[in-house]
Amino acid sequence: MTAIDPAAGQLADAGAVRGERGDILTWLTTTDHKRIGILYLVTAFAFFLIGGLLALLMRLELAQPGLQLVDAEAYNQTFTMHGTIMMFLFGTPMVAAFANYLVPLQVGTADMVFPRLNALSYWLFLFGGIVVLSGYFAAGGAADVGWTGYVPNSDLHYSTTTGTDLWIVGLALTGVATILGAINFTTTIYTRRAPGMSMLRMPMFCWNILVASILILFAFPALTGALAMLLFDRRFGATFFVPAAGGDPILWQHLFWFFGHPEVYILALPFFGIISEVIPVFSRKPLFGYKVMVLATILIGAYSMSVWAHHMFTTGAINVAFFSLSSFLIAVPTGIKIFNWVATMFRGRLTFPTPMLFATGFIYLFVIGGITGVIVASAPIDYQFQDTYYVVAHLHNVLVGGSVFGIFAGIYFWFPKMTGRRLDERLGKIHFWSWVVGFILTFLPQYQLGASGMPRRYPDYAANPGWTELNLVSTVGSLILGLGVIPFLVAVVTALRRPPDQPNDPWEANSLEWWTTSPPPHHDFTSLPPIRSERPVFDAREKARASAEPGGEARS
Ligand code: HEM
Ligand SMILES: [Cu+2]
Repeated sequence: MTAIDPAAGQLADAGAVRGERGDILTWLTTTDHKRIGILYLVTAFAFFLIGGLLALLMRLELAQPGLQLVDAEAYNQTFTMHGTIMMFLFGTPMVAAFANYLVPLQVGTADMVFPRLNALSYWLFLFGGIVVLSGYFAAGGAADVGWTGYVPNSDLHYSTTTGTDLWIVGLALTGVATILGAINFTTTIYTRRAPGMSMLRMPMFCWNILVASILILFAFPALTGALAMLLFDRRFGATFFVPAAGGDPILWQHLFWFFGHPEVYILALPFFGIISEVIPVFSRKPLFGYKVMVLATILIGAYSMSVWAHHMFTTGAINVAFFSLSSFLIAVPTGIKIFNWVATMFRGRLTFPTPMLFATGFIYLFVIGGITGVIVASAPIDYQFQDTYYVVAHLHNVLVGGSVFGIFAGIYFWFPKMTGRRLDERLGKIHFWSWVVGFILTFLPQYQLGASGMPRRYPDYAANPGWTELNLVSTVGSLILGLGVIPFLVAVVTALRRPPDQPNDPWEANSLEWWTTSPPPHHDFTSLPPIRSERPVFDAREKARASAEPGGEARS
């Protein structure tokens, strides 16, 4: 059962199950959730590289005071496109990438409920992304309104470029893609679970995708609406956000953050889910407190809908006490998760292949990000830190130290399943350590810069004592991050050039995707083990082991 004929893997890979050749056309027309997942993964990663190059451009500009590489307007466009690409064209689609690949496999079914809708999501995402980037070819250049698109900066008076209109339209398209994906994930999880898999036997990753999908269904329509209103204000004479005509700019902030705060949890929960899958496998223990983890996931989702205005403390237009307290509250279920991951590792038989390295790096860095988040949830401190580099440091702490580390943990973990090949461990370790060092150098100095008042979103800064040095450290760190991606890319390319050699279950893992071949056949499974806990593959493996030992059956 576990041994696999490498040639069979290759054939499945090539779509031969359907009697097709593995040519490009089969990828363009595919409705297979695994292929759509891989398309999402590759596309989102390409956007990550583009967003990363823009980040390096900004860091190089900020390496020393004075303007060197870009002017103020180009800098506006650069941070706007960097933030937009990272949030909408990399982070969010990465959720769809993992969810597409894994949800049907983990719940033990052949595909999504709506495979064609699933393909449509991918193509809408790609097309929307191209529309956003095409702003660079518009008269006036790309969007220059920040990823938050605040009015009045984003009205036609201050942002004259067509790039901003393309940003609006492109984001609306990718938003529809995200919503359609969430519909698919939710319905698949509700209706397609294999016999025996009750909700409380579902892998933690699927729970996180379920909660994140429900957040998407609440949050993204608010963004779509806000974008439509902004386009109407800019091009069709509407006045939603124009105070002189009875509109309200604060309305934009409410709509944007009603989407924007849940969005940061949409970019966190799925990767929490990855960590919850990886840690138990390399601790050789079940996840500590599975049911409490489920509850914590649901609570994080619920609370995250009621904290949006902590991004608006300084507007004076909101109830500060309510939003500050609700923000503190969200730290409780998040803390529970961190406690449970550590408790899972406690007294485990720990091993540290690359996925586990990234998972433990995630915990370590995410704790720093979480604590600095609680600090800015305190309104008086936020009044001080608003719009400084402290916020830049905090948001990257959770999005890079959290989400990106989680994404890499997931790629190293599931790469053997997706391709039948394993990524090189030595290159993986170089990648990991350069990212830890690069991360610390890039982002920790920014807390200090922010605390001493350096504002965000400026192409330049005064040569105050210490600022030049801290900025230089940050820039050097970002170059290490950039270089650190290279061993990863080399590992991917060299792995893909080897013939597939991975068994069904190379890590001795727990969930159903490890039951089938690596890579899985077109419809995922030819058989399923009995599902009596949240670790069916572990149960089956233990049973097989027990019956292989002489007299073993009797003991089990
Ligand atoms: C990995 C290396 C990264 C580096 C070196 C980096 C660097 C930067 C820099 C220099 C800025 C502009 C700061 C300013 O002048 O205000 C920025 C802004 C931002 N970054 Fe990153 N970044 C990285 C990754 C990411 C990732 C992975 C995400 C999200 C998933 C992200 C999301 C953002 C957002 C949302 C902004 C704010 C944009 C705005 O002000 O409108 N970054 N980043
Ligand atoms: Cu928030």
